Amino acid sequence: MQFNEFYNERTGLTVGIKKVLFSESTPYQKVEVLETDTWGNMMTIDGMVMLSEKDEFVYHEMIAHPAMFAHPEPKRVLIIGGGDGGTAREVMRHPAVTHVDMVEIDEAVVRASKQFLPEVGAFDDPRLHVHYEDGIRFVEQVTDPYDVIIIDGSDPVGPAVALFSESFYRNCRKALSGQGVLTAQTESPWVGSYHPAIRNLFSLLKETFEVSEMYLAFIPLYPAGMWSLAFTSRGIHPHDPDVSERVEKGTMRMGSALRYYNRDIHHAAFALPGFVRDILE
Ligand code: SPD
Repeated sequence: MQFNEFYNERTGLTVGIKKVLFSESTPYQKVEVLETDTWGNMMTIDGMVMLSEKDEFVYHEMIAHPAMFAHPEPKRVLIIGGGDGGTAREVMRHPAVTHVDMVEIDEAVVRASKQFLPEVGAFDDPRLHVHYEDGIRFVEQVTDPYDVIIIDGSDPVGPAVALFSESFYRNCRKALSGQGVLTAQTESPWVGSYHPAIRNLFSLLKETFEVSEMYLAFIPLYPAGMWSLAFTSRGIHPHDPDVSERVEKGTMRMGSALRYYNRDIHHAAFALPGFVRDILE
């Protein structure tokens, strides 16, 4: 049995499947967990890979740590999406964190992860508060601001389309504290059909935030293996000397818990190839 995710006509990713472990059509999407022959258990949503046990560390370290180290004292963190718990796990490696709100629209994602991806989420940590709500509505109603916001949504189809909208990011900016930092997943630069969404998103981030930068990570099970993310803030830049110092000390402290992110990756991830820069222009 094979799983295929086609990202351009008949071109895409193939993964050998041993068994379907979980398959549920929820009011929002189809959630599946498949036992693969190479990548451990793998979660898909509407036929698109969200994570596998073997490669999830890249995405979760890279969506969490650039923001978490950029902020001088990230106490309160909001994660929109991220129901598998991997982003929360990385966030909670930071000792300053006192409170994490994770807003996942679909409880089936959390249920399937707890059962079939048990090593991914840190659901027992008392700092983590899981809300089964629409993240768009949640950010509209924030009264106690967050130091870091992370948008760990799925691809811009179905319920995640609004996670690429201007009004959502305006509300996120309002929900950030004075030195707030936000990161978001922003799709593969190799998939032409996503270029309009990527260009549009970075143009609105530039208008909404004082700092907005794209950065990259290499994730084998995502379309074409190259993935883009956004770093935005109300003033802090990822290459600020204070940030570099925090990254240096913090990554040493975390040691082998980090398997992708390190001091050099933190800075190098912001170097963009010409064809990626062209998407943004
Ligand atoms: N095409 C893959 C996009 C995945 C974005 N979110 C993944 C969730 C992992 N926590």
